[in-house]
Amino acid sequence: MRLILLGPPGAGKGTQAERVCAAHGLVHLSTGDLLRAAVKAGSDLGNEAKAFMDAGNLVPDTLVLALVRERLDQPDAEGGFLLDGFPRNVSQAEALAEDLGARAVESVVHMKLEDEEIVRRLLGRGRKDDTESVIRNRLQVYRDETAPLIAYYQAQTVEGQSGERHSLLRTIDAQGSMDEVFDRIQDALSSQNSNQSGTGASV
Ligand code: B4P
Repeated sequence: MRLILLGPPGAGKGTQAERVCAAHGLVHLSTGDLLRAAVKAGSDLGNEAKAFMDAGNLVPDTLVLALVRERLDQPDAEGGFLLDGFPRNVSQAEALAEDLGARAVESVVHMKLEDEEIVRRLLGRGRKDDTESVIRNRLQVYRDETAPLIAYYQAQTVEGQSGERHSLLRTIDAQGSMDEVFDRIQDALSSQNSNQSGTGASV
């Protein structure tokens, strides 16, 4: 399975990604985690990314794409992967589609959550980039740059078992307990899989 979890900061992408990867045997690729590891290691890439992350802005595409390409080129990614926090804008999505070619993404799960619940969760998490003003900026960046991916993936379709076409995107409610949200994702994936005939995506 090749899957994207899409949603605002704090929707629980990282939380659910771990569960979904464990359940389906997928490689978990979180650009947030890869970037934080690069910052911690003090690499050139990490040093360049740090100021963007601290302010809640997107890190430049060239840096993020270098990390993603390196990870997706590893042999274990052949068996399926989950992209968590990537792509974050349309140009990253276009670069991904080009890189993947025939290994195209099969499902996109959009996790929807209200701003006030997001702020509450992230203030509770208490990461360095989880101050209220940085969170509000990340929400604005999400609306401006990432939310257009909802329509982008909604418009992409895969062929169903009886020849009809279905959107790649499924939207789920990310409000509720971690178990409830996980069950909704599992339902979205099984309805997507039962609809697909295995042929590639098209627009
Ligand atoms: P990310 O690391 O992607 O982080 P996130 O969006 O804040 O969190 P996520 O949605 O994964 O929420 P989580 O499960 O942790 O991004 C950080 C920064 O990296 C970005 O601001 C940007 O600068 C940079 N970056 C990353 N990818 C990039 C890209 N592709 N391009 C450019 N820049 C990029 O959950 C949040 C909290 O909620 C946790 O405390 C969790 O325990 C709690 N929670 C989860 N589910 C819950 C539930 N159901 N109920 C109650 N609480 C819940």
